[in-house]
Amino acid sequence: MILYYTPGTCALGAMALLRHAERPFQLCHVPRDARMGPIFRTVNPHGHVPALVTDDDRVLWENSAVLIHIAQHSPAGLMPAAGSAAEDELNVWLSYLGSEFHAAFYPVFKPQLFLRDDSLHDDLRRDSLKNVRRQLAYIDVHLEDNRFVMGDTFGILDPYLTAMARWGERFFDYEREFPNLGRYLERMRAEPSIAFALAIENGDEQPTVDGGYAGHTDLVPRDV
Ligand SMILES: N[C@@H](CCC(=O)N[C@@H](CS)C(=O)NCC(=O)O)C(=O)O
Repeated sequence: MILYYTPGTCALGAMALLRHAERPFQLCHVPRDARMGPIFRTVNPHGHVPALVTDDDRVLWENSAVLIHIAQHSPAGLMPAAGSAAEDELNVWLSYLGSEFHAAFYPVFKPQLFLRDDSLHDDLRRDSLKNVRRQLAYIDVHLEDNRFVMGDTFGILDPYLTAMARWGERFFDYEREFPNLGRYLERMRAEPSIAFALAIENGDEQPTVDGGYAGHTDLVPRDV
């Protein structure tokens, strides 16, 4: 598998999950401004990371599809049993994190997608942060009784939530407002797979010889 990522984005989740999934993978760094460029759009026409090239050379995008594919192709048994209550819960959280939590940040980071008039962007950001705060409060309450998103076990959702919840630290004092989430992020940053992905973002991590991370590959156009 090859994962396309940009540092600081939601793609941190898939990167950490690949490391946790105990199977070989390569990474492709997509510079922030190259995401909407002509080369990366031969990989993902939407210009979004994460994108994942599967072992049979298909490209997947959308976090939920990418995370589930990685989990299903891992020897580490990361997927709940088909038809189980745990699978339902996983699906609820995957949808929530993608369509509510992630989406709450769009007008904060990309107000130009919503309003052409630059002079209104600061107001939109400020108003949109109210929704971000509401989502953070919901997650904070959930984490009061749950060490991980789904109870006692680190799973697919934890790297994904970590990747996005860190964005809110720029705007809110988690220790004061969302202490459970603040402590959760501290624990998650110490999880080996998430620490690995954070190190990659910083350019610190080296390829391993025993499988797992097999180094970076260049960003080149994909034949279609
Ligand atoms: N619906 C997509 C959204 C992915 C997404 O928005 N990725 C961001 C990074 S967090 C991105 O690459 N944005 C590119 C841009 O807005 O130019 C998913 O859930 O995977």
